[in-house]
Amino acid sequence: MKNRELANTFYEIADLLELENVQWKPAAYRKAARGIENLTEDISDIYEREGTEGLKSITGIGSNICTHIVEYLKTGKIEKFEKLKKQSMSGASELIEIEGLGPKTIRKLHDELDIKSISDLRDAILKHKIQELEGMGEKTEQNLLEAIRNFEKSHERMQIDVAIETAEDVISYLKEQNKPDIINYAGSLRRMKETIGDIDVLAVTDNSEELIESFVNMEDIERIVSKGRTRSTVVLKNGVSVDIRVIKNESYGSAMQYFTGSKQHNIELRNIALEKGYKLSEYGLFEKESGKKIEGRSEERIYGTLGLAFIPPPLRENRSEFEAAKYDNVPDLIEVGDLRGDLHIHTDFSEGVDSIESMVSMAEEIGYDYIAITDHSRSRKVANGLSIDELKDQWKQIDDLSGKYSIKILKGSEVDILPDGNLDYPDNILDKLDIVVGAIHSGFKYPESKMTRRIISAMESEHLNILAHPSGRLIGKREGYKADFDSVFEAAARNNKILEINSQPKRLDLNDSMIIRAKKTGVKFCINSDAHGSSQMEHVRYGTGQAKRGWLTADDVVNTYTYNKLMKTFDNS
Ligand code: DGT
Ligand code: CA
Ligand code: CA
Repeated sequence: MKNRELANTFYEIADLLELENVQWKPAAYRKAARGIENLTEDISDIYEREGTEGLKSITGIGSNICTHIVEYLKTGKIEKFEKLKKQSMSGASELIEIEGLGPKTIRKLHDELDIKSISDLRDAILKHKIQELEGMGEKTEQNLLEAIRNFEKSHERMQIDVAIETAEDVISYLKEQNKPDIINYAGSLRRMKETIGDIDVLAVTDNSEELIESFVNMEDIERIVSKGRTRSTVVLKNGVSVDIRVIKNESYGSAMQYFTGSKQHNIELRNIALEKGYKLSEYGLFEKESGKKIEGRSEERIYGTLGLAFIPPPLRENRSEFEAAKYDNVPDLIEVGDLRGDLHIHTDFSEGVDSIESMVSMAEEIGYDYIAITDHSRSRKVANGLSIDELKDQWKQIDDLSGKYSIKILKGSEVDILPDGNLDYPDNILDKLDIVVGAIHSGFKYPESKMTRRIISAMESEHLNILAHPSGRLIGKREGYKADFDSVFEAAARNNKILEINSQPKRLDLNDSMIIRAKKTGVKFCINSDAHGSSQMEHVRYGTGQAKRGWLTADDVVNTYTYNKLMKTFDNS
């Protein structure tokens, strides 16, 4: 897909322009990037079919940016971007990726300390040179150091959406080229881990060498790391590393089991096998004494032979899945198809790219029974938070659409939880909302006790229904805020409030281990897309992944309920 490459390029152009102090243009490029990100088909297909008119119908794309896109589709680069990169201060495009470093600071670091790269920056921090600059202190140095660590961490592992898209592209290409009997991904991706190191693909085919040949001749390969008769590793242009292994049909189950992992789960399973007089490997399950192969074809039967119920991949982390499987207590995990609605949706009233109607009609297409429109509240100015008048305008539109669509449209808001724990609209407005999703968007650095009080006091508001992205982390960019989360979860359970599992790939918040902790209090959850465009509504598959890893069933998740049951749940919250 060219979409992601193009969107990233436009984001970078925006950053570089900002560094050059060009005023309004960065916003225009970012808007275009968001529009492209939210497309549901490849932009080159749109261009082929509808030409420049088609491109211009994409949100945020005017004739200037349209020209760049055409240039990119034809030549693979954008001259303006190449020039900008050359012109702009060296190292700027690298430094701009560090959280907390804006164009102004980068310019200052460059001019005063000759900092041109992340490694220059790290040196300067370690020599305590940053704190000598005006407006900066020891705290700035600590924060920057942490931001560098986070940046490095995030560049070792990829977001789950990138991994799934890449894996699906590779697999559908190989299916088309070689028609293997079976081809699937295993590894951390099959376990739906929040970030992915590399993609592991397994295939069964009689034409192993041809399959490997197609694999190393895919489009977008940066380099071939290894190539053998039955296995190969490549790195793609987007930095993703992909492993492929061709295996025999008779070992498919044991290979899937082995390469799905996790390593800790495998070690424990192998021990269980040994205790029972077997030997387990990627090739099969064997009798220890005779060496006779007992099983290999079916993953299910391997677990079964070892006296265990089947363990779904998201649970395979050696947490307590073996205990559950031994006593046949493996929960019936929630599936994406169980969801009946989405309760956290943005539109072009705040920072979304699509109209209310586009979001509603996508929700109907998915087959949902209900959807909540939850744009930002008035204090959140950077995200175009809605004034009370704007909110009322939105209600009118929702009333009109409600006449037109059969799906229930809830009037909602993602309301800021203010520093003192109050909500960002007055009571008479909150009263009229069908649903209030409370969120922290400021004051991330509060001390733990103050942050805990702030969240709990919001939770005690009669108006709040759902606590959005409860930990506030951004994967690889920002740690969650400090709070006593066990107390927060207990307060949620006590006040009958619902905890969000936010499905944005960079958030995945709550994550798996937090979900496990929260579930112990008896609290309920809600899997939301937090979509900023209609194509992002399918992000709930990632939130559902975390929910599965957190051992949740459909009953734990309120947006699997019918509309009436959901309303009853809110009633006593
Ligand atoms: P990743 O790629 O870092 O996100 O995580 P995984 O789990 O995909 O790990 P990866 O790609 O290194 O290996 C795939 C699976 O192969 C892993 O989940 C379990 C299995 N595996 C790899 N190395 C070992 C090992 O040393 N012992 C055992 N028992 N299994 C291993
Ligand atoms: Ca892997
Ligand atoms: Ca691997």
